[in-house]
Amino acid sequence: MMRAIGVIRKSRQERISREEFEDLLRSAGYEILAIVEQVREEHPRYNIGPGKVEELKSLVKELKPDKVVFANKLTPSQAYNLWKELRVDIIDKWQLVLEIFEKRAHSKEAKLQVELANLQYELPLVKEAIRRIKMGDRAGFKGMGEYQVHQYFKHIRYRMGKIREELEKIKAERDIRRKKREEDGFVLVALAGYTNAGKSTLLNALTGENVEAKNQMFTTLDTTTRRFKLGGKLLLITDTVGFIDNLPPFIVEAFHSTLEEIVKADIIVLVLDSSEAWPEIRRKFFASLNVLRELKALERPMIIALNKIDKVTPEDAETKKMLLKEIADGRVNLVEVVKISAKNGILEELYTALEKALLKLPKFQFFEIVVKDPTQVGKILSLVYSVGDVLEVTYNGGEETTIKAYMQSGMIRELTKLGVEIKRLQIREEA
Ligand SMILES: Nc1nc2c(ncn2[C@@H]2O[C@H](COP(=O)(O)OP(=O)(O)OP(=O)(O)O)[C@@H](O)[C@H]2O)c(=O)[nH]1
Ligand SMILES: [Mg+2]
Repeated sequence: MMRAIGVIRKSRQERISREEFEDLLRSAGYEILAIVEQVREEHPRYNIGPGKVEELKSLVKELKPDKVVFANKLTPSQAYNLWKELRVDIIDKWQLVLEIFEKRAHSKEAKLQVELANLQYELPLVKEAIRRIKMGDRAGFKGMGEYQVHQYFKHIRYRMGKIREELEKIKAERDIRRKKREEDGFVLVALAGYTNAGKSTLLNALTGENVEAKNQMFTTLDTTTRRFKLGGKLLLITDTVGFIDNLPPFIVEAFHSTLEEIVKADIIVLVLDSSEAWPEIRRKFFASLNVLRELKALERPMIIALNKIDKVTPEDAETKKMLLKEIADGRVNLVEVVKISAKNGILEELYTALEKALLKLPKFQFFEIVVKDPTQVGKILSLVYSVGDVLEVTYNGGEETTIKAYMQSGMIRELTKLGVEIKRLQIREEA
């Protein structure tokens, strides 16, 4: 087991949760030897104050950790200065997150994304080392001399290009699949939210799937899309990687094609853990909003699912629901805040909210379908039922039947293929 000393610098700008930081360290497989805390503004040279660096130095001598892990983001120059002082591997919270990702990545895509994020992170560090060597600094970089650092830099650039190419290919395949699903008239629902909120458990509850769900951070890195039934309608639901506070741009970029499933969704279900204290729920809500904003997915209809209500009293759940409604108001395109327990299958409120959201989707419209062949009527009715609502069926006498339907416009293509006449009706939904 790897052993680590953790460092947390708290300031007005950076309110770091010690508990979450320790969780991250353990998730990455570290034994925590000590946590050093300091309250001060950022010191440009070391992030923490020079006095604290001295303290850390003797602690490193005494405890001999494999790594010193900072809960704050370090600039390349700070990381370098600290390494020079302490002569032990220095990483920050984001490298720690990447180490966890590395352990959890199963699919080829996830592995490539993690590698890309790692390289993206290392690139400025290596650049900094090169800059220092040019200035006459002989310390090298992680035991590498000048020549090796240059070679390493070239290798990183080359490898990043290669990975981007491979990810593009995987993305192209995914795009084709998604397009096909759209044409088939499916509505896509994406599960989003902080890591460990219960997204995978919810996917399993809705679809009878068996996606891995565990009480640990970042269980899911891969994207899973499955069908599920809402009333008579078939919907698609996607589960993907969880969020964390200040998810840095280089991780968002590396995982972009995975996170894109959220961007492309018609409805977003933001999952939150109701059993946490209100300030935590609030913090995680805003952290999730920040990621969604970065993904440009904020204007999507959103259902907020307060999960794990089996762990709280009904009054507590209701209070948190009201508080959430208040802070969500005006910030997101809110459909509803619902209380659920994915684990116990208490999902009624979610089903109702999904029905409501579905009918408001811009791609749902009123249509009139004229079927000339009576043997086709049954087939067309069931097709419409599976993606929308049948409002009226009229037998016009003779062989002809008219169906009035409220459904996804993507279905036009599918229905036209069956040789029916179809036209859009100009009925406006009552406000
Ligand atoms: N009591 C209770 N526990 C739940 C509920 N839903 C999920 N959990 C537990 O919460 C933990 C995390 O669940 P996951 O479904 O893995 O969470 P996730 O959001 O997919 O997490 P990541 O994949 O890490 O982002 C697991 O131990 C679940 O059993 C619930 O409704 N009630
Ligand atoms: Mg998961």
